[in-house]
Amino acid sequence: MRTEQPKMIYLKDYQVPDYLIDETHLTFELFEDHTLVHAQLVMRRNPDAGAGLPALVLDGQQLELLELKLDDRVLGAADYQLTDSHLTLQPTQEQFVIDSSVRIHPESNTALEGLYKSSGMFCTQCEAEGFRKITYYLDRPDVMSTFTTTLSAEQHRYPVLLSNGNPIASGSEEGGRHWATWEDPFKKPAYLFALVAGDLWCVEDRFTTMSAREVTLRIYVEPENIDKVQHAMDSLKKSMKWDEEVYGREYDLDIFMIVAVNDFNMGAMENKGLNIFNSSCVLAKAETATDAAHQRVEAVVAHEYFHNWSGNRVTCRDWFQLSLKEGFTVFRDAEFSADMNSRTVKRIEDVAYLRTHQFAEDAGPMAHPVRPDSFMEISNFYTLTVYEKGSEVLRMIHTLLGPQLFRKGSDLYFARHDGQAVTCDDFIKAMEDASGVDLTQFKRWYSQAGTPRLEVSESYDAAANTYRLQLRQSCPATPGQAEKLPFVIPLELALLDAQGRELPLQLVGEDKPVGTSRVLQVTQAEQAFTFVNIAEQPLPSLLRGFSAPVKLSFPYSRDQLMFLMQHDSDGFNRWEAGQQLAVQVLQELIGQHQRGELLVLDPRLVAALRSVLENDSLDQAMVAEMLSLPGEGYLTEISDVADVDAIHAAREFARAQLAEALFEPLWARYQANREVSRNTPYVAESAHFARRSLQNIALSYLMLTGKPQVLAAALEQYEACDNMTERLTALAVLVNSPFEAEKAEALKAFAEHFKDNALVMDQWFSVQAACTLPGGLARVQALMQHPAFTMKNPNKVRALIGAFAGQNLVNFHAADGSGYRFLADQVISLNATNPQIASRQLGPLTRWRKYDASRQALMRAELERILASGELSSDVFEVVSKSLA
Ligand code: B3K
Ligand code: ZN
Repeated sequence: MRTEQPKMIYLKDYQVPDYLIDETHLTFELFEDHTLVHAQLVMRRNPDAGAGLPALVLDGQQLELLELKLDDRVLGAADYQLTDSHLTLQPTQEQFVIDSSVRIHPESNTALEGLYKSSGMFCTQCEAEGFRKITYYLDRPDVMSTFTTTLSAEQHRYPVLLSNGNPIASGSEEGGRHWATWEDPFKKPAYLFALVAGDLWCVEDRFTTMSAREVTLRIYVEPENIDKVQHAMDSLKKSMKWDEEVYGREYDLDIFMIVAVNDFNMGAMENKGLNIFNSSCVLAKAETATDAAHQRVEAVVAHEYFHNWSGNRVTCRDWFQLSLKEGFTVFRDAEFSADMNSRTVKRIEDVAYLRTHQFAEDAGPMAHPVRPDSFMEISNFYTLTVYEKGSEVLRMIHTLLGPQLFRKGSDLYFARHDGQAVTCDDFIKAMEDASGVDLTQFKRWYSQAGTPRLEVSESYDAAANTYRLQLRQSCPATPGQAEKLPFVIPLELALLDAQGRELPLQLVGEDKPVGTSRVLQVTQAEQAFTFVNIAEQPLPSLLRGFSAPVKLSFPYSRDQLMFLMQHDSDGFNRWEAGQQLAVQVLQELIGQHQRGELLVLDPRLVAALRSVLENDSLDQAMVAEMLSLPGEGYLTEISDVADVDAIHAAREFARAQLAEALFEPLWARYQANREVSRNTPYVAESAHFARRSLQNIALSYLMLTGKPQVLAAALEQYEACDNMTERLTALAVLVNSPFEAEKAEALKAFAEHFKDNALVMDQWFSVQAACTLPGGLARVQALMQHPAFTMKNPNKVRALIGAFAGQNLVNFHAADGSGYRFLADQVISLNATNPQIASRQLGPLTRWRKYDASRQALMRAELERILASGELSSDVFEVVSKSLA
């Protein structure tokens, strides 16, 4: 907890460190009621920091200092100053050695930052500033050191002792204890330090690198989970191979380890050679994990592995540069997933997520640039903007340079900066130097917050055979940034003729056409492009593949959108046309609901989806994506004032109408796919994901009809399937149905069967938390009393409270404010135990400006109540105070 108002930290105040740490030697003595940490730091004055010997200020929090030595001389209390966040002392020479011993309490660490215990094992989480809770240190990413780590613990309870790098020695001690020493030869910042001690089993495998080095791969889990590790291991080997092939990056230590822990604030952490994972991102097998969970495991394993180069070998100079490693690594893992599965489907999922959640963040009180220029609490900046928009920025560079020059740029970046802590500007400079492309204006994507709008209009001159696109870009004001300068927007497009064929694209001034799909660079606030030799009025296919993270508008008619849905040769844009058509239709229904009129669904949406369903040549996953109506979250994001009830009513009405009108083809598709699923053992591969996704969305529509044969089908699927994807969907459709007896029976049977599997119980909680039937809050409150629920476990908080506030919009936004009051109570309680998780749960309340005056007042009142609730963590204080500003 803070003792004073947290201070704002600015990028412009960055200064190089006064001192450097060349070697770090750590010894941990792990006990049940405390841990002793001895640190020897071999230090020197930073030659880049100027003259003289300034005071040395080490970071340290919640540490009990037992002994401090400077070059073997024991220091007395008069030789240093100690506060609750720093230890200050005066070096007398350019080079010196500090020895410290501290006592810490991992056994009572509920914030899950620093060294803590999870299900009986010791583990660490140091990014961003957790290492200072382990020992006194220069806890900043531009201080890079080699580490040797010795851990000792009771052998019986903690047979496995791990840290970064390679194991170099181990042995037994008196009294049933043992020890191990690990050495990491690569210099690294303290945020990449890790330690694990526990009773773990591992699956071991090997990987031969491109230069024929043998690497041992190990995934450590609790013994009862050893049967759920193979998918992660396969994903790891695929990632290692992909990074060699696509980026030329080879692994560098003799061993690579992953450890699964049950209590973890995020998905996973890329500690050098010793990745620590939330068990939800490692464990996967057919019976307990859905297809989505399998794909998430594959993506997160890849993401953390890829950090070994984009993050570890080349790291961040300061935390403002976080997107240097995160945006780049998300882009890398997205391309990996696209190569392993369906590229178009991956793009659709990512864009839908970005537009619903990152666009909302960019339009809210926490909006910040991809490279923020200030923060109070860095933990609050592990955001969708830094990660997902950061990845879009990398994708645009890839688009502008093309794959070859981009690879030349990444090669130069890794070669030039290996072993360094650098900035986003250094990355851009490497891309520019390798490609010869000037990215000066492009860099505004790093410094300007907010989602740009791109308005496009057309004019066709039949006499001159010219087609002109007029473009206007603008970007709304965001906190601290009133005026924005134009961005560089790569606009990929094609022009389609009346048969849907792409026309050759020749701009005025060009002597011949250049392809039929190309990338235009929009660089000015207003700009026009004129195409020549266009013999008929074309239909433009704009922003193909979502080539820039902008809000595009073009006055498409519904008939034109239906045409694009059928004919656009860009798969992403076929889906996008369907989404835009659905948005137009749903917004019409929302208006009807608000005016108290009878709701009437535009039959063109029915016709469009019918032709998608009846098209056997379409990838089944694409059919499933096209059948999915835009979510309530997205409809909220694109509203000026979001009418929660009207949005819910309109979307549910449309779903029910579609289910009735398309019953035959949905039922046919469902039965055909269920038949295959029934006769095929589970395989975690994209053709199988595709079949199940269409089967499952069909079932969720069909269930809305309430027909007895559909209920029977849902029950059959629930009981007879061999995998969690089918079982959980069947459970979800029952939970959202009016069949109370069947619902209760299925929920009971599920909990009974899976009560000992925490990750499966998380899904059981989520399905119920997201159920939009009336009475949502009461159900969630009752579930909080369930023996499997605990506020101490972040996965449980996310599964129940996060799913309720984030997905169950109609219940969370109940007009009486009960949902808001509930969430505020949970944030206040979590603030005292786990500030990072508390702060994360605040997201839905920060969006208060989206709602009507009455809800705004209720939401603000809850934010005020949190602010007045006592001593707030810097995490919660920053989000609440900025939201109210
Ligand atoms: N780098 C970590 C995130 C750490 C967040 C700490 N609050 C996971 C990742 O992005 O790979
Ligand atoms: Zn990352």
